[in-house]
Amino acid sequence: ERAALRRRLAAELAAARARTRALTHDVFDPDDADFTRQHSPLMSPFHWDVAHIANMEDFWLVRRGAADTDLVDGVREDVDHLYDAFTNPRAGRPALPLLDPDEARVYGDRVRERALAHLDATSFDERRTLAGGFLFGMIVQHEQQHVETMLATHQLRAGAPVLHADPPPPSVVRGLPGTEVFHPGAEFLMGTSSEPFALDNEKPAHPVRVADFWLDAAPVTNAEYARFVDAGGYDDPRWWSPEGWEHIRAEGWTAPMSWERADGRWYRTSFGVREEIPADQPVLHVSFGEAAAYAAWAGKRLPTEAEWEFAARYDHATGTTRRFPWGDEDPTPERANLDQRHLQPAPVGAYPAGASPLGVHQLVGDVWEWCDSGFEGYPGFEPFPYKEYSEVFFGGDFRMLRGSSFGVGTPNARTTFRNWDLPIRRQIFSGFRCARSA
Ligand code: AVJ
Ligand code: FE
Repeated sequence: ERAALRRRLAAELAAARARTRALTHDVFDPDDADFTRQHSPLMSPFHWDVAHIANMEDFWLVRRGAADTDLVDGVREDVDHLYDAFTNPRAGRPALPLLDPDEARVYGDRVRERALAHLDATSFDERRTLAGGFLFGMIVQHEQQHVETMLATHQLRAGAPVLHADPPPPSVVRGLPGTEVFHPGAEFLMGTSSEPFALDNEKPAHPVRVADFWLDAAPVTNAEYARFVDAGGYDDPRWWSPEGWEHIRAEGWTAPMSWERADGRWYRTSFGVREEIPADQPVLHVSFGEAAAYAAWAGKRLPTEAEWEFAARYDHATGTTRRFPWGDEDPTPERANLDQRHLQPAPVGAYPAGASPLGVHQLVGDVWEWCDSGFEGYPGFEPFPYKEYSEVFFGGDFRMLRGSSFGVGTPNARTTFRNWDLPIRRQIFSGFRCARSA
């Protein structure tokens, strides 16, 4: 059983690294300016992410005794100050004396060699290591999170396409856009105390009562969102919060990120490819303010995090809280659009095998879904293993996102996973679905 866990973690570490490479060294020569340029002040240069991933693994898997060894020296402690995300805000990262792309790759390889030796040596015994096997799973997820961030950097990069993937599967369930599903209220177990690799903010499991509500059967599509835009939604302050309105006016936003109107149609640029916007795909790259404004225009609202998780996990037939909308088995390519298998969301109705028992589709994968909740710890929250993952963000001006995007790695795709960002951000792979109180 321990050997199986070791194999699984080693495979997940390798898969995360393969994705890192696919977005960096596989597509840019080390001296390509696109490797080290800052494509947007909101993002890091790619070589910062590559070395930050290595440095985080150096700290937690090599130095901090992830295995049954005494604490040991790291591979490189001399660069810690360059890759600390807190002391180095993104906008200032290009000015730092960073490792160059080859140095960053070599650093990552040397750390990985040591980390795998520790994985071979661990007993996964919490009395002998800092956290049993948890740190290995945490580092897998950390690399996967930065891969998604680098994918968002690729989306902001100008120039010819360098990433390629198969198109998403077609819709097979028709009529989902605009359909609402009634959810009878009940008490469910929100969060988790049993997922071994859940991060601190997902814990502990605790009972939450949800009142009767309606939830959209699918994320809001481009065609639905275009009706709001075409009806003058961005010119009417009635639909917007004062801050949301102020932001779209200041930025001159008149549609989702990268949308352009030409010959009476809507176009977008997706990873360097200009294309007509696919009508039935979930709308992508909208801020919380834009999502909330659409919901208000539609006579609805955004779901709370509790409602979202209830819809994704509660099985009304048995009265139990499950891991996923379809049950307890891990996601598969038939159930959810994850792992950058496709470079865009799939049309709604493309994943009938991923639907909930009540018929809510695509809760996992495709697009992150904005929820109308702030970021707080659950009752009994304990920061682990470091306060800067979650706790320092509690009570801030953040809004939550649930459900994972097409860029999320399968190891991160839990229905308990909590993502957050500022309500004005839309360079992330964000969409939404609407709710309505009954
Ligand atoms: C959970 C996506 C908000 O990217 O800022 C990466 C994840 N934390 N390294 C982020 C994270 C530390 C985090 N988000
Ligand atoms: Fe990080």
